[in-house]
Amino acid sequence: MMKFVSVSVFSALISLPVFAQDYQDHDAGMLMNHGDGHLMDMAGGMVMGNNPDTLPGGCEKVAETKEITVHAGHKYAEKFPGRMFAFDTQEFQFKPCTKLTVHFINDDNVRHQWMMHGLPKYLYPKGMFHLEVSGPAKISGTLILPPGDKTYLVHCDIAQHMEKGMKAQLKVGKGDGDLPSIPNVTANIVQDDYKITLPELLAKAHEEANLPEPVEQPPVTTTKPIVVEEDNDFSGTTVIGLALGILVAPMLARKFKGMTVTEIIVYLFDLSKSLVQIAIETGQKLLKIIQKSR
Ligand SMILES: [Cu+2]
Repeated sequence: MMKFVSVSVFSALISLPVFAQDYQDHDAGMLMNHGDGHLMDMAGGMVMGNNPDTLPGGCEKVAETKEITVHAGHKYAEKFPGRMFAFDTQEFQFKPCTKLTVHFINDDNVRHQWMMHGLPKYLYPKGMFHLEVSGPAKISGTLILPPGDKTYLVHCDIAQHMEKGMKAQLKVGKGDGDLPSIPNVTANIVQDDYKITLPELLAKAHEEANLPEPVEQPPVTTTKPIVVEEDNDFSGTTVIGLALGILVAPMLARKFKGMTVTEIIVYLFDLSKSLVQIAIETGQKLLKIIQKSR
């Protein structure tokens, strides 16, 4: 009997973690306040832009007080083909000037964020409200939403997590449109298609964006070395040379008429010799003038 009890107790103990996932709770009381709504704890939990008190400009009072719980994890992406990470909610909507507390639960064993962008920078550093934690763990923060109709991006900024699906939108009031590539909400900005080639895809995207006709698609090559443009055949010097040649050639042709090649060479040699002599004499004259003027 004792043996049976001890075996049961032992097996219950080892199987316990299977039934209950342990979440580390990043309690606001344990977080160190770094000022500016920047809270952090030793276990890597972080809140940025925490603002439970200051009303944004244009808000006369807190319109509503709301609390949401958002989960983040791989399992929430399973229903979205091709996606790897997701929040459990892709769209949020609140009245302007709502005081919103977000309880963020990261179900994965990696780091995730609930990062909201585009907030007024005088109130939220870098215009961000941001919860971040290495999971499995919970973390909470509060902000007061600005007035006006605007759609805010919410995502996880860890490399490739947004591209892999961890993207949502938060509409204040009516919002001001939808953001692309939000799983199950809006179409991907670049649709994956096995049949289409890259130039066709670019042309299609261009057409959909209603942009003017592209002049030329840049070649997509990575191996081609960068070639420095060779000097053009018709450079400035060539043009000057050609012009001089055209002017001087008939004169020389008249001069050399009836002369042999040797005679021409001797003539040119003498010509250059006398040119050098003129140059030397001019130089000497200049030197004398300079010496006199001293
Ligand atoms: Cu993430």
